[in-house]
Amino acid sequence: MHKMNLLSTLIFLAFLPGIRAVNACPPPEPYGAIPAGKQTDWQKMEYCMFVHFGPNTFTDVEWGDGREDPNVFNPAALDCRQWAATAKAAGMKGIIITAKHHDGFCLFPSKYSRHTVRESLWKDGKGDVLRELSDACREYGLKFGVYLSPWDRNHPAYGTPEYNQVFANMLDEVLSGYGEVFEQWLDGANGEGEGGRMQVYDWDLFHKTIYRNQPRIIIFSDVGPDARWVGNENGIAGETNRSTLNVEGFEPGRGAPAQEVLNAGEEGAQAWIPAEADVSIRPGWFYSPSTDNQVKPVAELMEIYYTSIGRNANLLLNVPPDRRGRIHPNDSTRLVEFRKAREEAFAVNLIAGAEVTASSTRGNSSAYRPGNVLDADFDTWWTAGDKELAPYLEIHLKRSETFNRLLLQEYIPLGQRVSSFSVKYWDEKTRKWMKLTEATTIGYKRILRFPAVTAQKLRIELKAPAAPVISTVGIYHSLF
Ligand code: FUL
Repeated sequence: MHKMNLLSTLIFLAFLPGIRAVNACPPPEPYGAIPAGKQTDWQKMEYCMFVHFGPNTFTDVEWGDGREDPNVFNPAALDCRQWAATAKAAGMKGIIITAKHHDGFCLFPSKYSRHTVRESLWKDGKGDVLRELSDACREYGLKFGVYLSPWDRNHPAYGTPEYNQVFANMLDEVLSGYGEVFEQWLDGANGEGEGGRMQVYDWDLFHKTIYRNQPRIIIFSDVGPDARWVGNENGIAGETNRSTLNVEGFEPGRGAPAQEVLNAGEEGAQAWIPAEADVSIRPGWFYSPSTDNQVKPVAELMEIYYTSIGRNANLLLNVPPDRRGRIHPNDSTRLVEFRKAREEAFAVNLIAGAEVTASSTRGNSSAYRPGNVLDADFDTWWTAGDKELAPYLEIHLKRSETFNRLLLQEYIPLGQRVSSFSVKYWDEKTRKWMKLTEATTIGYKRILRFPAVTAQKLRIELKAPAAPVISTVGIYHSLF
């Protein structure tokens, strides 16, 4: 009797189409190293503001030597809400500030240093830039991040084993006193301290301290562990850019992998460590009145957009506040123009309403149907049959269209799979498939640029060591 009941329930379930499809075919196994949930969330942020601010803002140098008079730090009209409003208007998702640069000057009243805002004239030594910025970020719905330079040209303990604990204590201060911190930026620069002394950093201690305070934080350095430097300060990720890297035996700074390796990542590597591209909107990292007319033009910023976010990297764009403690109008105007250019470029997705087919679909299941690449939902995707390592997607647009950009996204929670792909269009005149463009990796996001072509049918031919999993395809005609 009991058995009969079970059987009839199973028969009943088999006739429910949705349930049958899902039950019949579980999702593919992940391939290789995969992101932690926090890393996928971080990648979705795409674009953040970097803020270099400190004594260098006032002294016109890039690397202060730690001997500067703390009184040089005296912004007349510091307004972190203006920074946050600017970042928000620019379309950014967070702000990372130099809480301490190589000069050792702390923008917060650290108990472990005598070179801080407390020793400055600013607000009679009662100010705290981190407090003001973290509050402003919360108010504007932005995430707050911290750059704290291990290299410290001021601290008397630098170059002795005691300094490692000093630095860990400072990490404790910045990570416990200002609410949620989304990213800890650890600079690889490691020069000499007082009397030419060098420091051997205790990375293990630093990492433990950071995670103890903020378990979901992204630790950035040359080698992660959560995000890696892209290998240059120009905003250019490799045309091949994998989010996986071999890190065993490597360290930030002098012990880091070669810059070309950081730029491209490594196929089939041990750890998931996606790239972040940091670049300044001006020639230097810190503000200087001499660069007021050298703010990068929109065309250059768009180029950076395509070579960073368009190549599977996050973009951290530095916008240095001026001596008043405000973002200069030349920078804020440019940021908004840049946002408009991006919005215009990607305003109309020509794939809307297209019919999408594929060489195969996993288990013929509707859960993985090719049409899933059409929607903006990252969590719905198409994947080919398990054994198909060179599948294709075919897109039949509603009408013939002219386009010059193709956007692709892999569903990275199942790993970065695609190793190369080529794009073809159907040419009505010759009645042949013609090659449009080709590339190697996709990852979280890839945007290809090519001369405008007019066509109604497109084919994306993929190659991967495990069946590709594609979340999004977008087709655009952009003037930028
Ligand atoms: C480098 C530093 O030396 C620069 O001053 C700047 O902070 C840049 C983002 O990182 O390593």
